[in-house]
Amino acid sequence: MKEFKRYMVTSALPYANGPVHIGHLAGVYIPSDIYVRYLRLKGKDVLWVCGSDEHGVPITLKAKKEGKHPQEIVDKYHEIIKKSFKDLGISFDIYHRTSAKIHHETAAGIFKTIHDKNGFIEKTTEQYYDPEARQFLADRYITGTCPHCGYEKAYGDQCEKCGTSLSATELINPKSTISGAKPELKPTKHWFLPLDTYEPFLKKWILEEHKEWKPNVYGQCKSWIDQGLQPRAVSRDLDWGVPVPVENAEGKVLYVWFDAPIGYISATKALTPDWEKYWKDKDTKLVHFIGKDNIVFHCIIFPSMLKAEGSYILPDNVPANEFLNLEGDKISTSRNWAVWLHEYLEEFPGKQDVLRYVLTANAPETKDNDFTWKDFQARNNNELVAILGNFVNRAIVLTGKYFDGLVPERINPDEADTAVLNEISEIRQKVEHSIENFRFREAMKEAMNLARLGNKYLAETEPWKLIKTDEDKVKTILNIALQISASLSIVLEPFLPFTAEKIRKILAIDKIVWDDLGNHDLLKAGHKIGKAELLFAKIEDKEIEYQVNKLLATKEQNKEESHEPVKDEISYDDFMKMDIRSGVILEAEKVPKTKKLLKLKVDTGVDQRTIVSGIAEYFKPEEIIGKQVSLLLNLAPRKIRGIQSQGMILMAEDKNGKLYFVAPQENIKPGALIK
Ligand code: B3M
Ligand code: ZN
Repeated sequence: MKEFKRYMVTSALPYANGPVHIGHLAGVYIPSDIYVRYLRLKGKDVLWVCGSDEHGVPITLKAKKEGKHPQEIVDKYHEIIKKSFKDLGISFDIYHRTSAKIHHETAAGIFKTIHDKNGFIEKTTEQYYDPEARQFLADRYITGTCPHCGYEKAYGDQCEKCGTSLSATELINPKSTISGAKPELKPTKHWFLPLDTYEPFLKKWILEEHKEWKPNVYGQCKSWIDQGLQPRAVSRDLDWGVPVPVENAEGKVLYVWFDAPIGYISATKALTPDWEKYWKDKDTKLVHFIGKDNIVFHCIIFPSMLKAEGSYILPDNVPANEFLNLEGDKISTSRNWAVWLHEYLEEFPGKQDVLRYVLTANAPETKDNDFTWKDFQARNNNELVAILGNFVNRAIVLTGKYFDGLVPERINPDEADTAVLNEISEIRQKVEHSIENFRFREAMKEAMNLARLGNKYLAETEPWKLIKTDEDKVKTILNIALQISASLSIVLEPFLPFTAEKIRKILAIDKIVWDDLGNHDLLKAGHKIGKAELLFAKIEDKEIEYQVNKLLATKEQNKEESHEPVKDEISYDDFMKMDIRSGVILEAEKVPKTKKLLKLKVDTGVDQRTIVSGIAEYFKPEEIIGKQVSLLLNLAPRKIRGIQSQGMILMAEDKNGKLYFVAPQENIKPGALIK
């Protein structure tokens, strides 16, 4: 593996249109914090940048919705996001923002350099335009069915379900998300990055030189490259963003995914005058931490941009995580189905490390994973309290009780004692290897094995019994238990920085370096330690019930508020083709071996016919005889479970899926036309 002189680490820039939630943390920010904290402890030269992504349609949509200027939206959420990251111990070297002047200059500069090298195709193409909102539709302004996976809520620039990067004109059944209108195609000029010309470079750079990338990342890149890359527009018809810095570009801004990754560079510029060492020197290891929906932008588009510009290095790794779900459902900002970081910090004061621990233990590193409040409580109570907290507390309390808080010396340690001390180095190596390979769940599990080792050592040696008969042995045992505790304050620093600091304070340790891990005398005999304090408190059922109920209330509220999206427009003639009439149910019986089907005999006013209807879960046959219904008479007959069904009974379905008959308010003769 190549040795690098320095590290440049980036984390995806969160859109400043809402707070950060646990999905962001588990996917991107906690893993990158672990990685950078580890590198710093190792004494590496590392810079870590992030910041708010303040352009693009997600911001302007939110501004439209709230009747505010986009700048107001980003100013509000930039501060909320920045503070909540800080309060969770996410230790960026800088948390910058893309509405900053230095970013506009940097992004425009890179565009200009590529443009002046004729690196773009400038062309006028047909783009979707909303005749009601009187604006062009791109990105999240337009939605439709993904041509690759059939997902019906794909955006104009990307399908979030399969990750494919799209052009709005590829969408099937496109619809404006501003007015719902069916968009029209109108000519407009844009600048295109000819991704197709970078295919040979990408094939070599990714598929040959970076086979070590995570399978989920490598696999996505391979499928895009194999599908063949198309030129992609890098400008938009929007009034919010970085203006396109060339002649005749009025009303055009850079596409948000062109400017946002450049936000990493502008943030580094804002951080240090030495920024070029970190972005242009081949001895720098560049690592992008992102979620899986950002892979195409960080592995295909941004590297092609940098290749076109010509003076930048490329990422050495892009360890993208998959998605975290919440209580079995996809986290959703719009449905408020999320655990918001700023709310967590208010409701669980002092429990930052509990959240860091659980989100690392459940991180969706190789596949989507699920967060449940029950699991959150269990891991806190059964692992943090019962293993880590319990061990450190016993080591401290017993040292205080037997030796007045002075670290005792080891006296004639036996083989078992020495084996325990040697185990610390083995654990260190495993943690190092896992972190350096971006396997943080595994790394933290190994780090926690150090606490398990300590617990097991005390349980087997029982110093509280030995103290009566063999004080020298107890001195050895507690010395070793304290070396393990001091080692925990180092090895846990990347994962649980608040707890690591608490342990260091109790042990009166002022500075730690990673390479001290494995040193058998981190604490010298005679060193005075402080008083014990609980590292973790149990989380009670009622705290969890409150959180679960809060989510259930959100779900209920969503049911009331949400509605099925409006179907595509049809003409009056289309509607008149349907022959809808009133009818009466004469007979009803269950269709054998089915849960949902009833076989009905219906008087339609024109004839009596059999109709099979999926209403058995809500209606008993005997209770609907004589009931007036509306029915679609001229629906093509079809065989359902061997029964020829001629027509359809019209039913209304509520948010919970419950069915209701739809019929004229008063009883009328069967066969009345409904129109
Ligand atoms: N703002 C976040 C997202 O797609 C996007 C990342 C930009 S990183 C340069 O959710
Ligand atoms: Zn798709």
